[in-house]
Amino acid sequence: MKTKSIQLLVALALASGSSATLHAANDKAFEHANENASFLRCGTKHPSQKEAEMKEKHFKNLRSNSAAKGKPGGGGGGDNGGDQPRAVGSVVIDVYFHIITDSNGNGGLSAGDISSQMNVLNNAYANTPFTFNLVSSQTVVNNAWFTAGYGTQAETAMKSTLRQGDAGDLNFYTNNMGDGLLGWATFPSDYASRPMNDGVVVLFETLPGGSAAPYNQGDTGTHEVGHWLGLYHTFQGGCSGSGDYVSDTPAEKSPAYGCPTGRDSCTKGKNAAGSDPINNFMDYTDDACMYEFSFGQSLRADQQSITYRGL
Ligand SMILES: [Ca+2]
Ligand SMILES: [Ca+2]
Ligand SMILES: [Zn+2]
Repeated sequence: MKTKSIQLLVALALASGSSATLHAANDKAFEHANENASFLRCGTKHPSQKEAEMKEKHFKNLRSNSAAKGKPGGGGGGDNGGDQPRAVGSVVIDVYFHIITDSNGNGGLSAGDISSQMNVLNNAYANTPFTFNLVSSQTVVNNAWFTAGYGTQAETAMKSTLRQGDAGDLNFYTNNMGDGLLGWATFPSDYASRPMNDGVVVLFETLPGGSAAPYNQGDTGTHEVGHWLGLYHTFQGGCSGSGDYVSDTPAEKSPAYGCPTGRDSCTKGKNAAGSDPINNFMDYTDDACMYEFSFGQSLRADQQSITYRGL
């Protein structure tokens, strides 16, 4: 990965000279940007509080309908509903890896790199129902797709050409999306309206041992897969309302960066008790700082993946 890291540094140097233009080009992502960092943690599009409430109603309705029909995983109401997730490791997700390179070979990853990323995923989700099973990995040379950003025609073309499997299969794309962005994902509830768009895209240098330090231990993949399973950021909704719809992740006003031990950005409101969940995979801290999903997140991911992905 050595030659690519030099190119990234050059790209970042260029980017820092024209931040105003970049800001305009990617306002959505910059809403949660760390002004002190060269990277944007995540470009996943998050709903407003109103939209989140509507989505949650839809989710609960679908769940109670499937409970009425006696399907597993249905039922429950309220935040987390007092249910249990399925047994640890009992839900196997097939993974299709798509490594996009440019015509000079930039973006190339080895079988060892992919295997390391799979290990990171399986360790991160070790206390959840999910295990990840690599089915295939292919390298695709395409200059336009190599720099495909969030919501671009190149993204649509890339995914509609390469995507494999159905709602329950994970398509994991790596490329060099630019603008300092580390990755983005689609939510389970997005699948029905745009099945071919489903999947996660991460910056190739975030894989374990890559050059995107301090985001190079593979947890961009962990975080984006969290969205793919239905988890919001821990700071979704800020201090008010239902936040991330997980009752055991303390509410958080804004993303945390670095590893600010003891940060406590919400002191009033539902779920405000306790310090910010800076060690949670769904915050924006450094890879070395994030190492856990909560029980409530495991349960939400389980219920979302049953409801929308048929997993
Ligand atoms: Ca919460
Ligand atoms: Ca708090
Ligand atoms: Zn995210």
